[in-house]
Amino acid sequence: MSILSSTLSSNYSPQPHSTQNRNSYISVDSTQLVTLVFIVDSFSFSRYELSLKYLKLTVLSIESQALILLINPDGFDNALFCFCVCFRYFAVFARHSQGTVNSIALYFIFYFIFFVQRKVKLGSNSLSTGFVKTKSFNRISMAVAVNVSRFEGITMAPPDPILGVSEAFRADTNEMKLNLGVGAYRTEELQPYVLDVVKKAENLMLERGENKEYLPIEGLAAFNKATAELLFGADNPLLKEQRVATVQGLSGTGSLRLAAALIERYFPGAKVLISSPTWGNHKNIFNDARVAWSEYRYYDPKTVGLDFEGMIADIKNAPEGSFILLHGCAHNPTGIDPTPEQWEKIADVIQEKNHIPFFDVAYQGFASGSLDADAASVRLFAARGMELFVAQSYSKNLGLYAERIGAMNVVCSSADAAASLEIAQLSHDPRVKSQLKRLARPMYSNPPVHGAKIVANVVGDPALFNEWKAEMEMMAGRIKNVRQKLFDSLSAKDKSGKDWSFILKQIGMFSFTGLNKTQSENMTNKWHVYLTKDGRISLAGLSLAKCEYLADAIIDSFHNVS
Ligand code: PLA
Repeated sequence: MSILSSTLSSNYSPQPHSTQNRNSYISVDSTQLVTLVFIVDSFSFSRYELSLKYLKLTVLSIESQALILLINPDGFDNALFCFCVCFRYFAVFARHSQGTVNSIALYFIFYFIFFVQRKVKLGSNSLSTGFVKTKSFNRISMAVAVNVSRFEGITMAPPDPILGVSEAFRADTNEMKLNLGVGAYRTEELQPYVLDVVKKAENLMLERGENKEYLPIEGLAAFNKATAELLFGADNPLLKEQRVATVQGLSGTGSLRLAAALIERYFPGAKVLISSPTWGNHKNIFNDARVAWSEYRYYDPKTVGLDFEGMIADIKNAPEGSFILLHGCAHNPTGIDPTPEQWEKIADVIQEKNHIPFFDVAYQGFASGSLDADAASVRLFAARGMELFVAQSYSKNLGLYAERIGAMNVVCSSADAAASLEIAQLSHDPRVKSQLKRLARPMYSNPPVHGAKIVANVVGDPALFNEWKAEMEMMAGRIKNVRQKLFDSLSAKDKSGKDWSFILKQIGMFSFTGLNKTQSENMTNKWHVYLTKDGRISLAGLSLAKCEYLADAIIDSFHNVS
């Protein structure tokens, strides 16, 4: 039986995560509360989005203020008054005491909540009945009302390691400044670029007077068809067999996040393996979805190439049935992709260990200039009949960054012929798709229409499709030229004999320079060159004219800063 089908066949009943109380800072159910009381130091609230540390901070920080703790289980009228009095007492007590005494007071508060709740639950019928009727059955919610802002406990978040670079760049007034942080294509004049085919497709949409009605939850049907065909190839049998569940996503990021939600819900305990290093947002996405992840070796700084042995060993050692996140092409940030032979071996181990490959395809057509060549890795896995996830993005290859257009594809299949037959009869596809839709609806309801129509119009019109391919080749070509020029400048200027040829071996819009954090900071502070702290530069944001300047900055940072 296929992995996806066995998991999805089990009945899922979503767990409520919070009560209705709008004042509630903390919401726990009674069993967790017991744990909280007795193992106060090791308890984690992660399932409820609060750690004990946060809880402690919240409570302690308000001790110096006038403090009232309220218990608010709806329909708990009889007990409410008594609770308020007791908590007011403990609150005042806590306010005037210090250190350990505070902890003891809090201990009593929690113990008291537990004690009273149990009494009430085991007590008179009338009370329990009233309790059962309400939404707060078996749950306690505590509202902490203080005379300071309720947002007091919210600390400053750090800037995003990639998008934060653009913010810093905008604030810099130096005329030599160069933004090589975010991966966004610029012209030779370093201006943003809107593809001609996009403008044509938009004109078509205006001429047709297309409306702005809501899309279905799964997105625009014409887009979903086009995107799956681009990815797998229009004549791929798995499309005819309807084995691919495709839903339109909010670009690559939103599609990955949707898949992460599917993993969290239907593969509890499953781990996602991500490459070390990887695109910075991958970790955020899985953390946010509460999916456990660990890393597999990928980049070898000694060879400035792929640590293939390490990668294979780590995938082999991962718990059976793990999700293995792979960059379909143009690995971000290293620019190092496995060779076709290496992809075969990666597929072998993944199959051997019953893992599920999870491709992130953010650069199809943008790496090599060919849509088909850049999809080869995904197609290789699909041809083996493997079940897989593929997230797609049109931010780079169609320059639709802000339109947020992409897709999530789940290929459903099985190793044995009988199961394939079952799949051919559409038993898997509708179920997976229905669950993806169910996950999408409360997150964003349905996706935006504009980008979807652009993609559908471009792919659906042979003339526009060919024009798009030519423009994509042009963009990929410009990046290759800049890459070559940067290498030439570095080789000519650097007299130390360092071999910079790794730059030419990398593919895609990025170059992983090998500069460390301090060296990268020198690039920004001294040279006004903005890049991510891991030493990644976006060549799509570089012009031929700026290559020499960049080479000077890199050589200085590399040799004069440690
Ligand atoms: N996956 C990978 C590997 C990416 O590099 C990116 C974008 C995405 C997914 C998501 O892109 P999307 O949501 O716009 O479709 N990475 C960029 C931008 C280009 C970013 O960080 O958001 C980068 O500079 O790394």
